[in-house]
Amino acid sequence: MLDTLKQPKRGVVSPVSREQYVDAFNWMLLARTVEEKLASLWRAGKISGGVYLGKGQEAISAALGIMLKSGDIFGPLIRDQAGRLAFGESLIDVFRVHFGSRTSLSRGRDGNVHRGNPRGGYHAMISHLGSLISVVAGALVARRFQGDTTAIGATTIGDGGTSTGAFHEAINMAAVEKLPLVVVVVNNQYAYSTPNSRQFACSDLVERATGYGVEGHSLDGTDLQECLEVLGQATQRARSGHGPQMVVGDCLRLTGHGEHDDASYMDKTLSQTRLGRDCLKIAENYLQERHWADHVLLEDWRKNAKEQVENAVADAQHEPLADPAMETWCPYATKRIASAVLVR
Ligand SMILES: Cc1ncc(C[n+]2csc(CCOP(=O)(O)OP(=O)(O)O)c2C)c(N)n1
Ligand SMILES: [Mg+2]
Repeated sequence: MLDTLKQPKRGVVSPVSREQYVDAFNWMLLARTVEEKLASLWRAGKISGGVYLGKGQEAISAALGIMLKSGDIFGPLIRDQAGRLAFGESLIDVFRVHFGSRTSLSRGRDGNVHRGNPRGGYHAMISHLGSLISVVAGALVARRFQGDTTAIGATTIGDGGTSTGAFHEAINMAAVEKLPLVVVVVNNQYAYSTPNSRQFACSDLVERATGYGVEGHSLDGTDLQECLEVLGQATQRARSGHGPQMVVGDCLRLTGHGEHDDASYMDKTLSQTRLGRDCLKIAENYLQERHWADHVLLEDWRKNAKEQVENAVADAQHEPLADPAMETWCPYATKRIASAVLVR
């Protein structure tokens, strides 16, 4: 029984094309390049607050981002830089928000992870621990009231986040309402310093899907091909009226919880297992094996990503900082109340 539960529901799986794989790979590469830059800026004291990275989770995040279409709703978490970019977040906005620029998405008024543009279907994270699911579900209910029958919503959650009341309430309600919602559970084996063995007692988080009455899928988060196949199918099923989809992706957090954390508590043997593989390296090998890219083209893509990131940093660094006394931005405010609000 469990074995069947763990299998992704494979109806019609569209084969992954070179175009789609290369597209997703380039978002992964850009996200990794962005995050390496953010880490170095943080170490240099150029960013205040925390910096949280998605190293090792880019394949899941990019695959989810490219499956979403214009008009869909996305609620990314702290490790979703790849998905954010694929969904349409511009590079300059990434750096503006980290520098606290006046023109940043949150006008310098909130931490860099709480950024978004809810009017554009791009939701600002409230907490990492489950509360964003009901926000995305609520946005889908609003769309339903407006007669929108095409949009789907997607959000992610960590293994730790699935043990919260917020997660339970939101996914239960989404199932009752049969919302077109894709919840991607990224099991990176740790919730800050707490390992899976101290978080939950079921053998696989996908078992929970049945309890909620939603469809469950599993994927290897280190394998971009599988991420594209499974997330392609889950988003398709949500789009075609099959209700919420819960996708559990396994991987390993290849970094600390945040840049302030050296992750010394992590079990070192995990990095020697399949879970510990770097999805970016695996994807590079796959591209070469299939003759979809050679090392010259890969180098070209890397150079291009670096250039884009350096240009965005240089531009964002020249912008004026937000004035906390003047800015009144709130992500979910319906009415702007201050005279000093910048309209971009
Ligand atoms: C109520 C509350 N408790 C604790 C925290 C601190 N915190 C933020 S993320 C996190 C762990 C989340 O783990 P998981 O859901 O597995 O996501 P991951 O960080 O692995 O992506 C903790 C403890 C918080 N933000 N809010
Ligand atoms: Mg985790």
